[in-house]
Amino acid sequence: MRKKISLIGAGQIGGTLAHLIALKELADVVLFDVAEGLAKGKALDIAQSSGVSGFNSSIIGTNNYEDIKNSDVIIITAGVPRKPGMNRDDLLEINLKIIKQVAEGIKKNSPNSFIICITNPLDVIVMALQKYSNLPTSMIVGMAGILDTSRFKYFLSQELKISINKINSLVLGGHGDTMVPSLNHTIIDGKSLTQYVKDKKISQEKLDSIIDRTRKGGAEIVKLLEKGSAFYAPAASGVDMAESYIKDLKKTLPCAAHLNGEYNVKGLYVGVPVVIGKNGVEKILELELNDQEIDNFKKSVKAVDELFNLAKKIDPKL
Ligand code: TXD
Repeated sequence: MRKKISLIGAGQIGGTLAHLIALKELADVVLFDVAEGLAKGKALDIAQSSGVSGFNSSIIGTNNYEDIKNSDVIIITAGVPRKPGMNRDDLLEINLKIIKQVAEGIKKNSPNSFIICITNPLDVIVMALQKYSNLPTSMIVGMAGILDTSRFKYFLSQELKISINKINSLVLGGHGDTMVPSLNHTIIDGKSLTQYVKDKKISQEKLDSIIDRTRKGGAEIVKLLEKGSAFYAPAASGVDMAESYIKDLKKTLPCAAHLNGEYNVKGLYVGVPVVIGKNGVEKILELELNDQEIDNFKKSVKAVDELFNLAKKIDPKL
């Protein structure tokens, strides 16, 4: 019996998620959007590609929350993306209202799903989603760190001319300009990035520019596209999380997870390495961080906390 993934939001990321999930035959897909025609049109178009790509996953489009019932996984991209010149935090007020609606729809129709939130500003929106829905924190997680880590690995692989498959890394903290690429936990062909700098295989200056480009990776694409934001890499990242849950792969993935004392943080969603398996977020891994990383992580947590305080001013019910 194929699993069921419901996608709340059939926009740029939602449509790409649907296509990737169908191509991998990871699950049957329900593509939900308030813009009913968008969801139905994209679902029909992807379904018609099955004659070429040969997948048997079913895919339907809808604007009726009842169609998401008994989903194994729900991936949320409902919201508005940035326009050039906007930062992720500028989306807070409008996307808070949307996520409240989405939380009600999920709570009523599919409360036992593993929920992956992608909508920005990610760390606060996923936290609001959990508070509005009051569903278990282990079953609600945010996608950002996998994308940020992939961008960081890509820039390193281009600079060092090394296959990206020989690079492992973890970007921690909030999904914003304060994100923390952990250099000690970036391993290139068996050696830490810290060692690469010591061996002068990459200059500190070049590394700093790669870290800065990673932090601004979203804005770079927003500027190039002029309308909309990144969607291929975000969608691929969301599928990675859904697959780890559905196949119980227990992968260690950097995700925005609810911290309850880990990293000396309590009651906040922040990007940390987690193990995702059939029970959702099964474990939060506490990495050894050096002083610089601890300092940067604290700054990132503070930024998330300040934005959540702003969210609470917008909606005191949070
Ligand atoms: O790493 C990350 N987490 C970020 C997240 C990476 C890239 C983009 N990030 C954010 O994802 C972005 O800032 C947005 O907040 C979301 C979705 O981005 P996308 O590019 O997919 O936006 P679109 O194409 O505008 O799609 C959003 C869809 C659109 O079709 C709307 O009709 C729909 O959301 N929408 C709704 N669906 C359901 N319910 C409600 N209320 C609703 N309102 C709008």
